[in-house]
Amino acid sequence: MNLKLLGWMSAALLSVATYVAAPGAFAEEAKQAETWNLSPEEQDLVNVTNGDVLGDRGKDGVWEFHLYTTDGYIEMTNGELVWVFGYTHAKGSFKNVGEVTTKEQVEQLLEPVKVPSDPIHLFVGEKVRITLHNTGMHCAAEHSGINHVAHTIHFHGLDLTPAVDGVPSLPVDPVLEHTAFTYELLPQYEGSFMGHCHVDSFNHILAGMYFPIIIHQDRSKTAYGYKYDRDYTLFLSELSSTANEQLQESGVVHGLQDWKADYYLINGRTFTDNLYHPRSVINDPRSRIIAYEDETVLLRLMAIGADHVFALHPHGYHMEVVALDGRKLKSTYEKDTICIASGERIDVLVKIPHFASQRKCLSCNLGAGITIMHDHNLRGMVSTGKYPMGALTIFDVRSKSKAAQPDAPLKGGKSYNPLEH
Ligand SMILES: [Cu+2]
Repeated sequence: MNLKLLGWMSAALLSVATYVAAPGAFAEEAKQAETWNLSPEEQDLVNVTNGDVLGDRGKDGVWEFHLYTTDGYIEMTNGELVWVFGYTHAKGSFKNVGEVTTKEQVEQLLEPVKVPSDPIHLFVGEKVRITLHNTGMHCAAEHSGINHVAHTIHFHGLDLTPAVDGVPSLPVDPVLEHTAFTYELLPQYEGSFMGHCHVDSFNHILAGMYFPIIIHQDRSKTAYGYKYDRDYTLFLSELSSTANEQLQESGVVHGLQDWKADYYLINGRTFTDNLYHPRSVINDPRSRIIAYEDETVLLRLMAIGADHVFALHPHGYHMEVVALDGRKLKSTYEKDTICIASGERIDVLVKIPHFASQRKCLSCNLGAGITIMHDHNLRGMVSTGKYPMGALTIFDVRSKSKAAQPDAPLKGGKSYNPLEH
């Protein structure tokens, strides 16, 4: 089976799982159920990209991606539809579907716009061609100044020549409406990076033009030399529905110095107190951190925004920081609260213990389960004036076998009394 088709089917499966299942029956199972007939190389790649769709291999062996800019709406957990613009790609793949110029073509040929847009996976030493197609705006007001704007991709954190840096006219012109430009890259370092537009950066980035770039050293589940069992990319960002609406209506944000986020996002979603809400962070397979006891989880943390610094705090775990901004640290360190500002990437390992033997609750006999990870700069837990609505996800840690082991006797045979502790 064609790998791209498989990727698309997997994406479809994941979204079905997200929408119809209560928390607990999640995409992890859907992913595991995909025992398709893959070549060993395809299987390796799917494992490494965590099910994300790959680019195509051109005839000369070069990886090829076609990104399209467009606009549209994303639904928030309070039901608001927020107009955004950003990058997207062909339905189910990063294939070239030609120049896309009309709203009908956008709907027919492209995935709806997402914020952030889908990750791009690259490999060290393997050439890449990334073509950016500017389809124009299709949902903005007729006379809005946002219509017909140009875009670029800035490859944030990659060491590249100025020609593919994505800053307009330094020296390459930005990509005008209904035109395309191809960036050619040769990744030299593995790590976590991001792409974003660099035209009118404040407005274009904050309107939604960003996505993760993940560069792998090889086809194994290792990062910076560390092995991991599962990995999640958590892209933290800010969004102002008011500013976006002004861009949509007129093309100008009034009082830009007073720009204020009304949504704080993990992978484009907020948490909300309705635990079953299909648009909540915790019901997104990309963002709900599912792991089993004794596993090592790699979290690729990324952030972008106007001025909010996220202070990400997992309950119950320390995080081992292994790399900053796509560079391996000479020695790691542990944190239980990580501050991450716009543009930064922080890669951490979380070692999940064996709860039954190491951390079981002595009074209730419970072990593995759900803990939260949230923005401890609590501004980031308030969206549209409501709390708790913001940057929060969960660790959903499960036992591989039902490890209902009998209580190990405490030292000295004395039973646990919480009042004595
Ligand atoms: Cu742009």
